[in-house]
Amino acid sequence: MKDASPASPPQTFYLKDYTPFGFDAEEVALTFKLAPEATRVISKIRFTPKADAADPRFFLHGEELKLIWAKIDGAEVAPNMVDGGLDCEVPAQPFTWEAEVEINPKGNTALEGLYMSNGMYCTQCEAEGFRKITFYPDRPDVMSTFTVRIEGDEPVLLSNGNPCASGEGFAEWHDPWPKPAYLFALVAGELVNHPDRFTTKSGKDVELNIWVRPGDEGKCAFGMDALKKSMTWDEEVYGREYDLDIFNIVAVDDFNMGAMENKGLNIFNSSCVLASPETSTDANFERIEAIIAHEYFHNWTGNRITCRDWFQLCLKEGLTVYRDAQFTSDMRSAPVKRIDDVIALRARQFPEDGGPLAHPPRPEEFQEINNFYTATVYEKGAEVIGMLKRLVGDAPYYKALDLYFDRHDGQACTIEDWLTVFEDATGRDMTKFKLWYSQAGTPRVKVSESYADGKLTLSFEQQTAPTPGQPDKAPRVIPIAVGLLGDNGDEIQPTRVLELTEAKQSFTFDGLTSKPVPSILREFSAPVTLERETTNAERAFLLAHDTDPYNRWEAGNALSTDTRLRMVLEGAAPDADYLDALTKLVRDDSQDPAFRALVLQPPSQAQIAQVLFEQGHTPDPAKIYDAAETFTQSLAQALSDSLPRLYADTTVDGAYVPDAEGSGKRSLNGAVLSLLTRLDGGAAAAKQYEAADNMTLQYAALACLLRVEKGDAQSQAFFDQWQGDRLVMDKWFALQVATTKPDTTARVARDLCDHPLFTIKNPNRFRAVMGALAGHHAGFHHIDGAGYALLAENLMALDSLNPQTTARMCAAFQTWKRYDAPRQQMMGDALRQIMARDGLSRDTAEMVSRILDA
Ligand code: B3K
Ligand code: ZN
Repeated sequence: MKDASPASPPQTFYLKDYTPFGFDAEEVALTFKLAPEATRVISKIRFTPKADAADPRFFLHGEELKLIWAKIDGAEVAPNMVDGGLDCEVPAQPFTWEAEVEINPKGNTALEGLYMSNGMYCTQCEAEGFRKITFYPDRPDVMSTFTVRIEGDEPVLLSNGNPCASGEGFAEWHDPWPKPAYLFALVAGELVNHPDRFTTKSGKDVELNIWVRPGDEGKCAFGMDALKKSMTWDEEVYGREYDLDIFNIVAVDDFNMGAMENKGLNIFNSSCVLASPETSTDANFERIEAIIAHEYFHNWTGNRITCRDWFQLCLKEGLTVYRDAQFTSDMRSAPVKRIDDVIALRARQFPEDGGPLAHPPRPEEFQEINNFYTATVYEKGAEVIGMLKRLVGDAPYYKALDLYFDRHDGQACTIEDWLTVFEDATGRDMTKFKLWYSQAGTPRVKVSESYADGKLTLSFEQQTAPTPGQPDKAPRVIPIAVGLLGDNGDEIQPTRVLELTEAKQSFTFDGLTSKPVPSILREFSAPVTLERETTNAERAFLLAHDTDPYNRWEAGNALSTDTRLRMVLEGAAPDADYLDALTKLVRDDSQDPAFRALVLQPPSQAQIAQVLFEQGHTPDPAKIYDAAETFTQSLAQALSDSLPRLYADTTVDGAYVPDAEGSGKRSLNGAVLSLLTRLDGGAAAAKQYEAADNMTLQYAALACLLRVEKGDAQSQAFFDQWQGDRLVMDKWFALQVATTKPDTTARVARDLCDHPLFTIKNPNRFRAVMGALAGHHAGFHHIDGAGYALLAENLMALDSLNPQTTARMCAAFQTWKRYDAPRQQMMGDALRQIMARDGLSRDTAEMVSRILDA
């Protein structure tokens, strides 16, 4: 069995066509006889036809499977092999389907289904990978209990649920919780575990393990701690307990994404679980903690309650991202987490929402669902939950969540189910709010204000630009959190949430004694672009005084963006008042170092390009780069007197602890070092590199040195020290590209593709180089076109091996229409060249054609 041949027209799936499967799958028993190139999978499934089936066809998905035999109620049958699976005549009563198939895990470079990574068997079934393991109704609304027997020589044999038997060369597992096939997992290999235990609040004793390759045992303690914290947090905040006797996490080197929430057997990209002070940065630690939490939280939001179909993906992903963000806020600094999330949303989701790939959080059609694991489904999906909570209030939110868990446990649900729970729990009509799930595009909200006789009126106008397939947009419900400040910085009106529901709407605040300074969209209360005529003096005031930390940061960010825009558009010098406000804040030791580091972090060059595009300009990557360089140099000069002291004061003494306090201080320390490097030619960075006893300091120093072209010796030393560690080498590869000057970026990336340690087959290594290339705004978009050509070449080479990772990286071209004619031509050529390739995967074909069709 093969995929639909690429020459046949691609099939599009529509939300409106949803039809339930005509059979219940009552019990699934699977036996795996493992062999690298010829694994046998024997399935035995009890099916019951549904009395009122709208579609009585017995169709089982199957791809790349060799059918050995099939039986119904013990008698051999010859099913009808069709595109994407098989169908078969079946009895009208309950029956048992059995089949044996052969698959080739070793030849599976797509890393979907059962595959091998460094000699170890592992699986990835979400979204539609189970159909590469056996014939099955591979859709999330078919839920069943699974019993799995694994036969193989590997010392460790794992699957979902609880272990029930094991012996020489085999192990058996039973998962009592009905689940869709996408949550199936199997792992077999030579693994060692980092064990622990957890007692749930109702007294259930749970065995915990993190399984890794021998040699990585020392990198599990942090992840285990994060897991236990997540388990406690979900009990305390959402009242959710774990429900099996064992919870296993496995680290795998070759993995298309971050991690996967398979029931009781989470599989992780090793980069998202292995951590040690010597090999991981502060950012790695924080990310690992969040991903462990995210996958664990899926046990309830995703596994116990799953999605009816893949159009509902944001039901589990948006909610789980929202929950992991709450967790991080509780474990670390809530304002810092919020600011980080807004930066990421603007960097990843806003460009998606304003370009050819725009789609609503609940898309209505797709060709390849893997192409919809996007920032919109995940991050905007989480923002929608945040708005919901803000609109109904905290206690009603948790009341609705309790109802959701009570009512829908064990079901495959829809966004309608989710919103009905809120209607029933709070009495609120969610009809208009639901537009957030069906409309794409980032709303632009214009606000103007007038003040007279102690009355402030804020007038809002909302508007959303057309997106592919959605020319007209209706006004949405937008919660806008507003506070008012007096001239002395006092809060004269605590945060109030205005509910925008119309295209135009005004709100009045009265009883004021003087004209206040409004602080609007506090905490970034909605994923919109706010437009407001204001002065830089007012922004500086808010940067100094706003009591909402997010809006304080945002005032600084707006000042910084404004300065940079004027530098790009008018050739202006960096704004002196802004530099002054910034330097004051950075020197102010009474402020949180993490916050100061965030204020110091300039908007990325891609972000400046995004804002220029939003304002109707054609971004010039070279000018944007020059402005960024000039700005940083000016900032370093403006702060020159204070930098050595700031550097010394933010140096963290003692043993490395990856907590919020230490990492906040180190992030300011790193920002200061990079400015200092501009002035001292790398002297401080070289010293830091020598003395560093943790990766955060070592990596920061190396990055600073490479940026000023003084890091050759350290780069070699770094390579020599870490060449045996794949994850650290990924950092080395990425840094070589990220620190280049724009005219050498593509050349350096090309040379790295010939490096003996480069391999296109490992997604982490591929992303290290190609992701760094695409992420270097001025380098990727260099007018010589070498960046575009190199990426296209590599995407074409990867497509036949790993369509999923290829398709994802095509998004680097999504902004092509924003640039000048020569760049558009070159990017268009690159896209057309990919599109013309013989045998292009449906993943990549869908992405490229959506980008080209815009
Ligand atoms: N649910 C998985 C993602 C699966 C991606 C499939 N292409 C990880 C997560 O969101 O937790
Ligand atoms: Zn998820």
